[in-house]
Amino acid sequence: MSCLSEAQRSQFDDEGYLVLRDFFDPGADLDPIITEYEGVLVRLAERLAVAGEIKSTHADADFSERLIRICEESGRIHAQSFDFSLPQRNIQADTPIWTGPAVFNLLRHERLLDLIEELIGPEIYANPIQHVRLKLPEARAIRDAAGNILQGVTPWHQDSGVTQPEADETEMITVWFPLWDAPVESGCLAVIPRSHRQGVIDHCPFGGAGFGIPDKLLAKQAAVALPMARGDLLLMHRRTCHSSLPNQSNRIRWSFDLRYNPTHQPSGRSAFPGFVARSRAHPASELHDATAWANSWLEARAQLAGDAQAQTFHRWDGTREVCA
Ligand SMILES: O=C(O)CCC(=O)C(=O)O
Ligand SMILES: [Fe+2]
Repeated sequence: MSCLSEAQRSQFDDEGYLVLRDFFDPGADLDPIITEYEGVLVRLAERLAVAGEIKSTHADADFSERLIRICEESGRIHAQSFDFSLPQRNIQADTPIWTGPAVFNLLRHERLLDLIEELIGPEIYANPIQHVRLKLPEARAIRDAAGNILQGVTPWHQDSGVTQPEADETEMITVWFPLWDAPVESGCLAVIPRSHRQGVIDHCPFGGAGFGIPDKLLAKQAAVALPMARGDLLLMHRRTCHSSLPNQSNRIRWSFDLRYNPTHQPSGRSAFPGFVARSRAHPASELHDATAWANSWLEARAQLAGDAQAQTFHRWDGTREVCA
């Protein structure tokens, strides 16, 4: 059975993105992730309390409020303790990473792989550029010394802009979904329809938040915001320009973004481990073992730790003329 109607398929091809409403069964597909992350948060709180960074573990608060309070009290965000990828700089032997079984199960979600198969064929690699984002409300944001909000809005970019140029032709699909409702005020994503028809656009350093496309290269007037409900899923082409709006709600904006590409094409971040999620040609090459997946990240971390030379993930250095 096909996952996409003809109209949906043409929307993805023509516009560079597609929202599928109620794709996931929230109770069966998303709740196990939430439960797993509740454990991550409890352990983080306990560690910080033992280290004296926080006085209370804030056990009386719900997940969102508890994380916000822990960040406020410790004065830092703890994004890396939840993420299932390594950071793009300064990887150390003890850099935190969360690669739990509920996350792995979602990466291997059967119907999600069916959907990806319709778009890129049956040899599917789970690309290691994958993140959980837990964004604090701007009103309670944590800032760096220069006053930049940490893990605030995501600047306008193409996902090709976060891969190495070797992956420019890789047919990488981005999958984005919220763990709970992401209305406009919570800082949902925005996209520029049809922007994927251009090539890779220059990205420049952006206010302490990585890299973004300068305004003069963007048709921002054409942008559309994509409020999404729990269970909805967004597909994007690798060259679709997208960003996120500020979180003006009073709750964490919580999302996953995953990527898949045909197995024999470059992932664009070869120092990180992906895995074969589906193979009709060589089913034995599929990874079904959550522990092996977690171990592959621990091995990559050990290999990369302290090796600044190996940690070259950025293709932009800010020296492009448009960045001036
Ligand atoms: O969630 C966000 O704010 C940004 C997500 C993003 O850039 C992506 O999914 O590629
Ligand atoms: Fe992105």
